[in-house]
Amino acid sequence: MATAKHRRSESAATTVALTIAGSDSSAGAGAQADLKTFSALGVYGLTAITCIVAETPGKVSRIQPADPELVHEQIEVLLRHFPVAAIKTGLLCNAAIVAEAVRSLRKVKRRRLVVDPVMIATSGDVLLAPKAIQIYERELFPLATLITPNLDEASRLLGHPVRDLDGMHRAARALGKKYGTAILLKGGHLRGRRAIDVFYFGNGTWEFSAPFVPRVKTHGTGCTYSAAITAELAKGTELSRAIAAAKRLVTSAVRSHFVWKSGRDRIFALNQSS
Ligand code: PXL
Repeated sequence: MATAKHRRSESAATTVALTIAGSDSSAGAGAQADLKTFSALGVYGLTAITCIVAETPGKVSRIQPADPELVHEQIEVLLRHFPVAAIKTGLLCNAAIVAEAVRSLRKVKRRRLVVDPVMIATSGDVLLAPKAIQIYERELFPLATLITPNLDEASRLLGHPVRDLDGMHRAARALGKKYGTAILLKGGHLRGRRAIDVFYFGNGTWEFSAPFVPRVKTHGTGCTYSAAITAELAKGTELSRAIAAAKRLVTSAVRSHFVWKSGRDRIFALNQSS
């Protein structure tokens, strides 16, 4: 009979995903949001931290990039030792860090890579050095399974504003053709009655739509969305189904948000495990 001493603990090999992203001290966006999202979807999350951001929702106080070599080393040791099934990139901060991420990602076989081209926070804070955008376009985007720009990022990449749903379909198609990859253009910032995203894949465009949840000052929805897609891809879910599942998780995380009083203000946080 097995005694407590001899009984083995239960163990399981679960699906693993990696996020290459910044640390958000308020834990609403960045690597912290990614980890919560991976956990909510039953995926074990790994992190390679690119920078440390001191912030509260809506206000970035300071950003300190990591040494690019250290970013490279985090990715390399993880890829060498874990069965990483899918990867996402979030805030990569500067050109040298984007280049190091590319150096590692190029070598990954059967790559499932979601690139969230984080450039500007919802608060309007600029998060990415302008020189880095060129490396994104030339070297990182071609490696991606899916790129997930918001309207500001799509406008920046295309060089003209994207203002409405028709414009989003045109923009998603233009970006997909420009970078040769699937695009999920997120329309949450249009502030309509519905939050509509446009997906470009295989020469067609489709809409993913959910009721817009008003009066919640969101922070980290983009990170949560791309992390959820990554977790689903890691589990082997097909891309459009992965997006549909991720959209449901984000909508639910916004709807069941947390809120605290903070002086005269209120601060909000997503609830990924709702
Ligand atoms: O939401 C974009 C974002 C991504 N990553 C980190 C951030 C933010 C926004 O503040 O801090 C680390």
